[in-house]
Amino acid sequence: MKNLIFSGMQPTGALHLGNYLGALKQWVDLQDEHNCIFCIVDYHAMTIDYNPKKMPERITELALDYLAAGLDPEKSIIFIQSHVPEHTELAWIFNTITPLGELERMTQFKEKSAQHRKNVNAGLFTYPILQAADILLYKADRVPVGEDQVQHVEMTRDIAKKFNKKFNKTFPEPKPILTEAARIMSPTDPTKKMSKSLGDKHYIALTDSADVIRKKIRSAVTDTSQGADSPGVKNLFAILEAFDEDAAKGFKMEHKSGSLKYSDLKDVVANTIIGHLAPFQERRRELEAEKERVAEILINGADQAQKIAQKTMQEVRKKIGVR
Ligand code: AQP
Repeated sequence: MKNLIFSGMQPTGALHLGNYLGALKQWVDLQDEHNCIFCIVDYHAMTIDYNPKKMPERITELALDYLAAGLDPEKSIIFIQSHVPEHTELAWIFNTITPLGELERMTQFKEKSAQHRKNVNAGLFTYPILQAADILLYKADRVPVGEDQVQHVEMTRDIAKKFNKKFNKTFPEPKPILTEAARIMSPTDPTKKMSKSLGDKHYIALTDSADVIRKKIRSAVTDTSQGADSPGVKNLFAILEAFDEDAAKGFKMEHKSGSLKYSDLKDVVANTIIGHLAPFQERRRELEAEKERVAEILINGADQAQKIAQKTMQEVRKKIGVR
């Protein structure tokens, strides 16, 4: 059965292995079987401090990442959230049916408000409502995301249920799709998830050079005192497994028998990442020379997305009794 897939990422910095293995890699695979819509969620990125002058560049960088990873405008709709203002219109409507208590439970809000103490704004709090609008505007029924976003997809489902109950059946109740590598951790602090906004030493960017990748993996915390349960070792295994299951199996056996040398594991993990990122980095360099074509792809994508969005909003406005 064909599903309608929607997902997005924020233009908040360089994409990293967590973004790729948890989400982007499966987006690429899903395009062949399903109807897919992929968004650059720039309005979400405004919920933390940012430099407006740098935003256009960040959006372009993210578009380059999407395309270099293999998102294909012939197969999927690829666009920028702010180009389709229906997203914020639907978010407002969802604001009016979402209880404050449910927003207060959101782990991401708790983490981000601790991380950005000086800027705990209402947008950060209502972030999951805009995300629900992103998804439901297209009546998507599957959302491929990393584990950190599952709670938000559950909230999207709750919002769909509430809307349907109050105003009659309109939206599907979407479910997340997770990969095996749904939670990749920071190499420097493997108790924290790899994150764009935590800073350079906490992530391996898809654009990092071979030398930088080697350096980051060599200095990854493994804390051998915790043996097989060490979060750092688990993380290295998870990364290797996502790229090369057989190699991971071999090292896991060595680990069990006590013969594993962490330096060997790290060398293989680093080389595997470098090998897999090389074609991505090459495609990205080629695309950098074609920024006009990239801009065109995003404009066409917005046209296609807006046609669907307008249809949903006509139905929604009628149902809520405003037009
Ligand atoms: N460490 C991770 N492991 C697996 N998946 C991950 N994702 C993020 N980090 C990991 C998934 O990547 C997508 C990116 O979503 P986003 O850009 O909206 O922001 P995020 O989830 O908050 O990701 P970051 O990298 O941590 O960004 P910042 O630092 O800007 O908040 C989502 O599908 C996410 O699950």
